[in-house]
Amino acid sequence: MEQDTIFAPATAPGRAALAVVRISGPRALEALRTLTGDVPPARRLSLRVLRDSSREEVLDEAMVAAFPGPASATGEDLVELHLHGGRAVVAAVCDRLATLPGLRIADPGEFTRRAFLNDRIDLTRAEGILDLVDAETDAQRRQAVRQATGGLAAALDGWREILVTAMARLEAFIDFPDEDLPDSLQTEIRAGLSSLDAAMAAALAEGSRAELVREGLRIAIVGVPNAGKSSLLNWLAKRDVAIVSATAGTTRDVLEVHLDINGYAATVADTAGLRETPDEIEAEGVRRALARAEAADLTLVLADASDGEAGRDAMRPYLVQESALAIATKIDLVEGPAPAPWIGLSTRTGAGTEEFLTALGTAMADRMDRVGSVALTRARHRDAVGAARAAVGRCLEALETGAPLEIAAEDLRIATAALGRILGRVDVEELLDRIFGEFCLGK
Ligand SMILES: Nc1nc2c(ncn2[C@@H]2O[C@H](COP(=O)(O)OP(=O)(O)OP(=O)(O)O)[C@@H](O)[C@H]2O)c(=O)[nH]1
Ligand SMILES: [Mg+2]
Repeated sequence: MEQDTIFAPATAPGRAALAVVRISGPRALEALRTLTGDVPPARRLSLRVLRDSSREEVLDEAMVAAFPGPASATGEDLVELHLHGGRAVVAAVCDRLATLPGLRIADPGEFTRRAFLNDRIDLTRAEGILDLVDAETDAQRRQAVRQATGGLAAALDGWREILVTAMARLEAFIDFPDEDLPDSLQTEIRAGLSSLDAAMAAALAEGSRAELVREGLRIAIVGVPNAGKSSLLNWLAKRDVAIVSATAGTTRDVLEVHLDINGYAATVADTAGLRETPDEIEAEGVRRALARAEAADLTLVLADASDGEAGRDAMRPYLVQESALAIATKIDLVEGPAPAPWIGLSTRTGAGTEEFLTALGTAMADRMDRVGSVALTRARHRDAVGAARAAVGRCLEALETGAPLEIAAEDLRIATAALGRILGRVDVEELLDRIFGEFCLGK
């Protein structure tokens, strides 16, 4: 059966100078000919008039390009229509395409899925493209572009190469059971696997850093009522997101804002002031505040500078985690600076805010910057590398104890398959829907 030809707007809906509609599949070039009367030269933009079915009415005058498969982004015949960006233009062209036989609107992520199925990209590059489309901060963009251009795939291929080499050497001796594995070869295999183990350990030791860059650091602001938590959130957000008032207990629920802080993505949560209270609703707010502080990657612990030492002491229990930053608010109300490690700041006068931003930037970089090893941007990457590393460890042990070579070789096969899963080379069917379902339409 012929593969469906799919089409979809590749640009966001709404008024804009241009809107790109893409068509991919066996009937893409035919669809272009139907609209324009011919198929222009491959891989070049050409100006064409697009007409409706009567061939009398003009739908739009547009730049069009044809990319014959398999050397196209999807691996199939691919067409791009660079239309004028009005909603009605895009709607008219898409309506027209929908009437053509064998054409249908694409599912989310279907273009990239086809690129993957046609071997144009591996799964990590596909994920990188998804992240690039979603990137809102510079750190996210840098990480995504590295993955989309094959950074992770290259590292994983290098690792697989080591495994395959070791496997080939072992297999050679499995076929000749009378011969012992020579010491020199044994040493060589072990050296390769040990360096691989170290590389995987380094990548895993980075923990979820790369994931934090993708998903954003979770920051919680906590403190007693009236400490200035909502004021600090508003200051960070540069707008009035939270209600600020002189009444203690103003904020009752957790309020979240997604922000770009120094190029890093963060979700900052304002919370209810911490105090014992008979008010049931406020008490629930306090419970939520504590839960949020617990779950946060970074906690901003606030004490009102005008409450002096007693105020700071009251917040001490929340400072035990190393993931906390101590902030003395309303520093404009007192003489002199706050005692270290407290950072004094006033959102009213702006005093100390620069020092605070520097400290915040450092704390975020500490959690998110990588020291250069392989970026595992998803839990599924880390799970698979963990499984591969465990198998390599078992193989090294088998070699050490002189276990049958078949056992050592089997562990190498398990490790190779685990890394192959990340790239999408082994049993991935069940993964595909999940990964490509996250895409937006037209990607
Ligand atoms: N002088 C001075 N007053 C401030 C500053 N920041 C906040 N305030 C005042 O302190 C009061 C409480 O501020 P909020 O930001 O609502 O405090 P909060 O911690 O969110 O309070 P709750 O939501 O009730 O827990 C308000 O009257 C603010 O105007 C500051 O830097 N200097
Ligand atoms: Mg508040």
